[in-house]
Amino acid sequence: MRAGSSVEDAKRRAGEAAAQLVEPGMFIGLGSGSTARAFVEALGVRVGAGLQITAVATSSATATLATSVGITLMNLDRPIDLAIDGADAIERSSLTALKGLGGALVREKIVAHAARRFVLIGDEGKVAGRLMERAGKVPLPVEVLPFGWPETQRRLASLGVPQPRHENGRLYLSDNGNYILDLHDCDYQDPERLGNQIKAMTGVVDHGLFVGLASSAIIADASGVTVLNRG
Ligand code: A5P
Repeated sequence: MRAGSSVEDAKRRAGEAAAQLVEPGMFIGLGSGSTARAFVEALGVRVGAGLQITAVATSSATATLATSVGITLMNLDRPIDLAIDGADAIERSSLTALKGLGGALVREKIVAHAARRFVLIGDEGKVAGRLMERAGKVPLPVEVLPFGWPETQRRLASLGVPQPRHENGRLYLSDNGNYILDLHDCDYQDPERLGNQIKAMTGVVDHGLFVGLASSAIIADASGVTVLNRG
């Protein structure tokens, strides 16, 4: 089996396992990215078989997919029973996560905060003993207001190397109409402190560090599915 396809298989297995957590009547938070897509597809199969739930989507891409598989979407106007989302890196014991390479980090974080239970899903390649191990490999996405963004970038440079994200030759625009600065080479030694420093900067909407939000993570590899609980 090719390495790429085994990662895709792992994402599918993690998504399917997460779909089994959903119970009738629940209000579900739907994450974004390829692993979350596997979850939404698996949940759609259950909905097709008669499971009645409602959901809120963290991106327009997920909303389109959810609707296409028969999931009823609602506004986020009450607590979420269960939110499921992928991540770009997950610290094994704390379940601190780096998210946002897909550009949906702000809605993902709002949904994670609104959830009574927030569960990460991913393949084993996403898991690190310490988030620090991913420094230099995974940037920290920071969503910023377009107004005066070069000035926000200048201030963020005290914490790393902030590079504006581009798509099709233009500055990447989030679903919220904002830009994303990918902060490279930042120090993940103390993720909570780093997150607080970034969040305190005027012009910053939010960042992709998810600290203390996930209660568990469903991690899949070639041999099966493992559940990690926050230590
Ligand atoms: C989306 O904004 C991200 O936070 C995703 O959750 C993250 O990039 C994981 O995506 P994959 O499941 O595609 O790796």
